Amino acid sequence: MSPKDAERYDPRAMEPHWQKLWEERGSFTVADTDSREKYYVLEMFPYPSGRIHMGHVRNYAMGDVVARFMRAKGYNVLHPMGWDAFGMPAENAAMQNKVHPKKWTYDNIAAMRTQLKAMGLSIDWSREFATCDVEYYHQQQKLFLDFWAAGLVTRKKSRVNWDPVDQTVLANEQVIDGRGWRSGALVEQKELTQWFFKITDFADDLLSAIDTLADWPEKVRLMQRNWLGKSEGLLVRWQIVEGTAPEDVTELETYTTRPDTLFGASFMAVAPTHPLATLAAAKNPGIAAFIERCRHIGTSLAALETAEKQGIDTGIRVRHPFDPEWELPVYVANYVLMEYGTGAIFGCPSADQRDLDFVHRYALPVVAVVLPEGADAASFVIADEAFVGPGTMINSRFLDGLTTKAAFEEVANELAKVEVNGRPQAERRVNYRLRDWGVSRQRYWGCPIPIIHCKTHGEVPVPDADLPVRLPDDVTFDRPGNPLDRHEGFVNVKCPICHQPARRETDTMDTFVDSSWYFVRFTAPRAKTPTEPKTANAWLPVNQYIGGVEHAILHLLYARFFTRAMRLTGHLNVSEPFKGMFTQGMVTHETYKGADGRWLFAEEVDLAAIPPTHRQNGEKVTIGSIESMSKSKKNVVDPDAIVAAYGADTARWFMLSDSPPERDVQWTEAGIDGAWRFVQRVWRIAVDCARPATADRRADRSSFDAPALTRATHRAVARVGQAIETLRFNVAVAHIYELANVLAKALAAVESGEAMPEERAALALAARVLVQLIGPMMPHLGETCWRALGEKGLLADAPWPLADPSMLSDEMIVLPVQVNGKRRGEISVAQGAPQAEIEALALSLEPVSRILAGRPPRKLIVVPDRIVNVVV
Ligand code: ANZ
Repeated sequence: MSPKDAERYDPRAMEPHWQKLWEERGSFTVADTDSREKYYVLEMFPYPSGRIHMGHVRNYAMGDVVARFMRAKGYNVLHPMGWDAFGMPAENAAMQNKVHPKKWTYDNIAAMRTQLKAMGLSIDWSREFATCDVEYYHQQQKLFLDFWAAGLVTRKKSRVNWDPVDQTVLANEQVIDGRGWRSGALVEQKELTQWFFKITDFADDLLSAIDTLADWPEKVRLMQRNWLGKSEGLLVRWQIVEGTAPEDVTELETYTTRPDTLFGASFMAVAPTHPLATLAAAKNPGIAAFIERCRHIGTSLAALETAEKQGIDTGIRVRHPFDPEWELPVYVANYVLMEYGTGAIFGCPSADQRDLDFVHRYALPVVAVVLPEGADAASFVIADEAFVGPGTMINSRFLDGLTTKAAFEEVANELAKVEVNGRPQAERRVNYRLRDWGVSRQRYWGCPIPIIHCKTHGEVPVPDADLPVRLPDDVTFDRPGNPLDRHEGFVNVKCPICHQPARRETDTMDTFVDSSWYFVRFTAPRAKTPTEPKTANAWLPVNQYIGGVEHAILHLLYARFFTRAMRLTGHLNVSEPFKGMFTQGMVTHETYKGADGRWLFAEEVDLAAIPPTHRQNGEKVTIGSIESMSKSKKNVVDPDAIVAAYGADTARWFMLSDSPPERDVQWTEAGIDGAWRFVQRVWRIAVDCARPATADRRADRSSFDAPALTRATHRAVARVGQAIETLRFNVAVAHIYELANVLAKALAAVESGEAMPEERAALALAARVLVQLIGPMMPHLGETCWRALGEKGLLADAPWPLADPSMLSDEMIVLPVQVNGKRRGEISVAQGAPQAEIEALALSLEPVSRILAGRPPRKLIVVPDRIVNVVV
C-alpha cells in the first residue's frame, strides 16, 4: 500500500510490515560495547499462562514508551523480555490434561511471544530466555551453591503450611482462610526440614537502604518497611512460681515492645508449639487437644489475627517482676506465634486489642494503664477498644505520671539491674518480623536444588562438573506429591565424596528464586557463568522497573536480597537492583450478571437494550460493579481480538491515555473507539501535510497564525518530554491531543491548497513533531506517517525533537524550587499551570525527592509564577 494515497490507515497491513522491518534491521538489539550512556528499562516478565491479558498490554505499553523515548533521547537502551516459566500451573495442567509441563510451558511461551510481538514492542528479543531453560537454571544452581558456600543457605526444621491434597508446602500468602489457595483443602501445620536463604542476615541493610530508593513509590517503600517489621523492645524473664510448671522449668522469656504497660498485665500466653506448652500438654489431654486444633490455622500473622482469639490455662503461674506477691496465669493461646520474639508474651488487655479480645473470653482483669491526652483519669475506662497510643501512665505505681516513652525507659533500666538465674531480668532487643526465606518446594516443575544427601558426609554440593542437575523428562503425574521423589534414576546417586549410594535432594526452588535475578541475567543472557560481572555492573541497577503492585513486597524484597547475596559472592557489585520503580494500576471493566446470578461476558449482553438483556434468552441483565478484569468474573477483553479489530497502536494509545498510570483504567468501548478515531485523525493530518500546496498564497492574506503554531509545536515537545520522563503518560497524551487540534485547525484554514511559505514551514514542522511525539506510544502509525511525510529513515532511529527554549519563553516559565530555603533546582511549566501540576513536578525533582526520602513534605508553598518552596 502506498501510504500517501490511502484515505484510511490500515493497521492490519502496516503493523506487521514495520515489525518485520524492525526485526530485519535489528533496530532494538543492544550492544554492551555501545558508547552511549546506558539506560535499562524493564517490565516484570510474564508467567506463560498461555495468553496475554490487558494488564500485560498496559504494563508493556508503558515500558515501551519509556524505552523508545530514551532511545530517541540518545541512550543505549536495554529493554529485554523473558518468561517466569516454572511453577504449579504447568503441573496442574499436566495432571488435568495429560500434557507434559515442559510442552505446556513452551507452547504457551510460543503463543504469548507471538502476541507480544504483535504489540510492536521495542524489545531486544535476542536476549530472551525462560527460567525453565536448562541454561538458566544451571546458572541458578551455581548461585545456590555459591550462596551455600558463603553461609547464606541453611537447612532447618520449620513449621510449614502443608496442603494435604496438593502434598506441598504453601507460603503464608497461599493460605486463604485456613485453606490451600489452589486445592481448597484445610491446611495443616507440619514440621519439615527445609532449605532456607538467610535473608534475615540482611534485615538491617534491607531496611536502611529503603531510604536510598528515592524513585520508588512511597507506598511500596512503606510496604517493604512493614514487611521487615523492625521493632525495638525488651526481653523480659518471668520467674515461674515454684511447683506450678512441669519438670521444674523456672522461667518464661517474653518479648514486648510495650514494657511501659507491665502493670496492666493480666495473663501470660505462649504459642501452641512453645516448649512449655508441649510440656503442659504431656500432662493434660485438654491442652493437647487444644494444641491439635491450633495446627489447622495458617502460620501467618494475618491468619492468626483474623482467627478468634482462644486459649487454655496451663495451670502454670509466674511472678510479676516488680511484685513477688503478684501471680499471673500462663495460657496457651492461638494468636501467639512461635516464630516471633520468644514465642511468649505478657498480655495487657487495656493496651492491646488482641489481648482485650482474649480476656473478654476468659474473664481476666482489664486495668487501664495509659491515659490518652485530654482524657479524665477518674472516669477513663477501657471497654471494647484497647487504647494503643501514647499517653500518661496511670495505675502503674512508680511509673504513674510518666509518659509511655519515659516509662519504657524506666522499666528497661530498672529490670536490667535485677538478676534472674544469673542473667539480667530484662534486655533490650531489636526484632524483625522478617523470617528467613524458605525456598524448598516439593514440586517437579522448578529448579532442582543441587545437593546430594550422604549418610556419611551429610549435605554435599553437586560438583560443578556435574551441573546442571537436569529435571528428568520421564515423570508421572498420576499421583499427588512430588514426582521427583519416585523417580529412581533421579534420586539414587553416588556421594561425590565417598562414592557410596546417596540420595539426591528432590526439593525444587520456590519460583520466586527464578525471578530474583532474571534482570541481572538479561545483561549477559548467554554467559557460561551466572553473570559477567563487568557487564552486569555497567547495566545495573535497572533504571526503570515497571510492574504490578501485587509484587511490591515479596518479589522486590527477594530481588533486593539476591542483589546483596550476589554481591557478596562476587557476581556483581551494585547495592540495589532497581533505581526507579513504578507500580501501575489495574485494567478494569464493567461486570454483567444474568437473571440466574451468573456472570456474563460482555458479548452475551445487548447493552443497547433498555434495560440491558441477554442476547440469547432475552432475560434482563444487571450491570454490576467495575472490577479488575478477571476470567472468573468474565469481564475480560482479549487483547488479540482488540489488536485484530483496531491494531496494536490503538490498544496501546487507549491504555496510556485514559488515566494516570498508577491508577486503575477502565476499559470501555467508547474509550477504544476514541483511540481508534485519533489514529485515523493523525493519519489524515500526516497525509494532508504531505500533500504539496498547489499554489502560493498572496503574502497579505495569511490563513492562520503560523508563529503561534510553531510555538505550540515547541511547547508540545517540551511538555510531552517532561511528562514521559515523569511517567505521566496520560498527561503526555493530553498535550499531544492539544497539538493535533491546533494543527488540524491550521490545516483546515489552508484547505484551498494555498499557503504562504512560512505557513507551509510551520505546518511541516508541526506535522513532523506530532509524528515524533506519538512515536513511542503508537510506533507503527508513527513509522507510516514518517514515511508519508517523506522521511527516508526509520522513526525508530530518529532523535527526539529539540524544543527551542526561546519559543517557550512567552508561555513556559522557569520556577526555582527550594527545599527549606535552599535552591535545589528548577522546573519549567506553562504560565498559569495548575497548582497540582507544579507541585507534582517540584516533588519529582531528583534532589527534592532524595531529601524527602519518601516522606511527604511538611508544607508546599507555590508562589504563582515566582517560586516553589518545599518545607521538610
Ligand atoms: C506486651 C504488650 C502490651 C504488647 C501492650 C503490646 C501492647 P511488634 O511491634 O510487631 O514487634 N508479641 C510478641 N511476641 C509475639 C508472638 N510470638 N506472637 C504474637 N504476639 C507477640 O509486636 C510486639 C508485640 O507483639 C509485643 O509487645 C507482644 O505484645 C506481641 F499493651 O507485649 B506486647
